[in-house]
Amino acid sequence: MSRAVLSIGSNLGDRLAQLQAVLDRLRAAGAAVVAVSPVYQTKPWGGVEQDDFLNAVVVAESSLDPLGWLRLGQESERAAGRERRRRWGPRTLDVDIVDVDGETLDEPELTLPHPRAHERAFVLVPWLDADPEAALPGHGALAGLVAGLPAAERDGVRRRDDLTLAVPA
Ligand code: A4P
Ligand code: MG
Repeated sequence: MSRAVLSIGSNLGDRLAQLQAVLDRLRAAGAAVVAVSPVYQTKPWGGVEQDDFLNAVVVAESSLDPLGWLRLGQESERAAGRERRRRWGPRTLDVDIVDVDGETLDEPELTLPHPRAHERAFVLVPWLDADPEAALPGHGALAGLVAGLPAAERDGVRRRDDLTLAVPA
């Protein structure tokens, strides 16, 4: 059994539906969804001018290994019609593998933990909601990481209580 933390984001098309489709696909693939964060509206990270994202964090368990989690995320991206145009550019769906059981991997295909997660409010803030006790391997407790974010980064994420993701039965 492995436990993965996935960061999901969208800023093109039906953003909420594309995030929900990830949860449905996890369920269809036999993964157990352990926790889902609230939905956040987030300023684009990375300097490309584009619309705001919706982001959330999902914690899930299955028998997949780390590459299996990556593939499942990529299948979700393809199903959402994701086109790879520009790094950090607009996308219908982005699924990043943030952590798998604290493993470290340093391959171009899969780097764990995700190398930019520790500096991204759009990952850390929802993850803290989903799992207040969690820690990011190599960086420490989420609560401390969120408290240490620069104000401009922290202020770029806003919880959208009017939007929710459903955990599939
Ligand atoms: N890859 C390596 N490690 C991982 C991992 N831990 N999780 C490889 C997922 N993929 C990983 O990704 C490029 C390659 O990274 C893949 O082939 C995969 O094998 P990509 O999805 O093709 O391209 P990308 O997403 O444009 O590039 P990159 O560098 O992965 O970008 P990020 O880090 O995914 O950032 N702003 C807001 N507010 N919200 C967002 O969700 N997302 C991004 C994308 C930028 N800005 C954002 C958001
Ligand atoms: Mg990505």
